[in-house]
Amino acid sequence: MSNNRQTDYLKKIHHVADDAKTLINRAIQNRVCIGITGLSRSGKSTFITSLINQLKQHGARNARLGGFSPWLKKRIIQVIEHPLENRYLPRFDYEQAADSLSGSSPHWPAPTRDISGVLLEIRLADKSWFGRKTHKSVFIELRDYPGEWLVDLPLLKMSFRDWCIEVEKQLSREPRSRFSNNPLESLRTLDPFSDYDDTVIDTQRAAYIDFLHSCKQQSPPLTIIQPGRFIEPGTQAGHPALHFIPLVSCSKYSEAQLQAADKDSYFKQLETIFESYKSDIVKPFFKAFIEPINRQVVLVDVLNVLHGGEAYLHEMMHALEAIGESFEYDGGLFHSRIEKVLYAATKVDQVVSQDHDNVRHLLSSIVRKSLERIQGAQADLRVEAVASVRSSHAQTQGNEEILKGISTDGDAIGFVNPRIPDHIPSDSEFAAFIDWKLPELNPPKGIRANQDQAIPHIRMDEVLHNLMGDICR
Ligand SMILES: Nc1nc2c(ncn2[C@@H]2O[C@H](COP(=O)(O)OP(=O)(O)O)[C@@H](O)[C@H]2O)c(=O)[nH]1
Ligand SMILES: [Mg+2]
Repeated sequence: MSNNRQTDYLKKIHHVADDAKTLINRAIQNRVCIGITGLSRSGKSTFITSLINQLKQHGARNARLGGFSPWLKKRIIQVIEHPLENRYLPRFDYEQAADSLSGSSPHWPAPTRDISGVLLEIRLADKSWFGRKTHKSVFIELRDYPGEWLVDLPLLKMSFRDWCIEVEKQLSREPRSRFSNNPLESLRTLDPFSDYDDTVIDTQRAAYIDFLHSCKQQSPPLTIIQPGRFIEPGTQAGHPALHFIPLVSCSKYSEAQLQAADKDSYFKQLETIFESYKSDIVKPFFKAFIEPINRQVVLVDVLNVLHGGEAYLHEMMHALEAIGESFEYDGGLFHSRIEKVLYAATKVDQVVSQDHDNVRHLLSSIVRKSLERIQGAQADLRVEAVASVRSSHAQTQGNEEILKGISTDGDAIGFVNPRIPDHIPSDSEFAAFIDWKLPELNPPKGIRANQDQAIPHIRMDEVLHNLMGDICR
């Protein structure tokens, strides 16, 4: 956005009587762009809906935001939505999501696979000067985007040979090694030095994409799906930069040997396409949508990870490492400077309250281990365990706490859960979770999220405090 347009824009949303220049400076200072990411089904759309709702319904009788100081001090005057400045960023449809969570037959917001955003202004009562009450405005942009796209980021720092070696390792390991359509053997037949043949690549590529789809269709789905755009091309379907495959025999040769290959060889041709995938598809996405983000929420469905078992946990840690790396990326065209990262375990209402703290500690262990190899990170990291929409309530029976809720079939159910460990489980400890039937709940009936009520939650006030407590001061 040009400076003029930005000035106009900010003028519009401020009191004209005030000194526009000071206000603009202040607005830029009091502005954050918060990315909300997580793998698919981790709970992003529901989380954003609840976050917006908690802010908008700060005055509701059922609002519970004790962890957020501006609410406790009754400083929030108004929360207003403004149009997004980036016109390529679709608007997050809060009204629709709030409608779906409301009423007598509530349901979860419809799944979305794309990026979207929303820009909010929070007006806060400020100190009064000489008896005159003032207010300050804080601008919060929220951006919801699939964590799967971040998983492509490590490619930017890899040569084509590096990537081929990585894929070879992945395909040789559990669980991929046992998939019936694992393409490793077939990819091994390609000699990097032979003459490039387009029809061979077409066939191999189709088989590789088919395999990536099977990875995604696992339950729970595998998370390292590279290149990400092969199965979710978005608007880029058919782009020539998507026409490559890994040459798994590259590990037998050094970079120097491969660089000496003929320009018409598989290696040289595919290397060129791989480089254009990075420069034409991955980098522009990061530049336009990720670079402006300065605070980040990473949602992790920790309970589902436990349920998925050990191989799934390792896959998830690998994805978290890639996601963590992307937050402090400095590579030519684009730099990301995330100053705060909040990792949040979602859907914690699926376990009894005595386990909530363990869920948080378990996520801490997962994050610590995943980020072990990332050195010198500057961002401030935090871990929380939350429920965006609290969909269960507790009842005590004898000495036991039992959770009650509505199943996705609409039946009233009661359930307990195996004790959640506060650490990464050992092989034998995992057994209890694999057989565990995770209760898939409907949202609770009768919330008026779209009118005058706050959505019941667990620790979303701590989330607000972590993400914007400082700039709301
Ligand atoms: N019990 C419970 N389930 C949730 C909560 N948030 C999300 N879910 C479940 O997780 C599913 C995926 O959530 P969604 O927000 O669409 O995930 P996204 O794909 O990351 O945007 C929903 O359809 C719900 O079944 C929560 O706070 N509590
Ligand atoms: Mg979503």
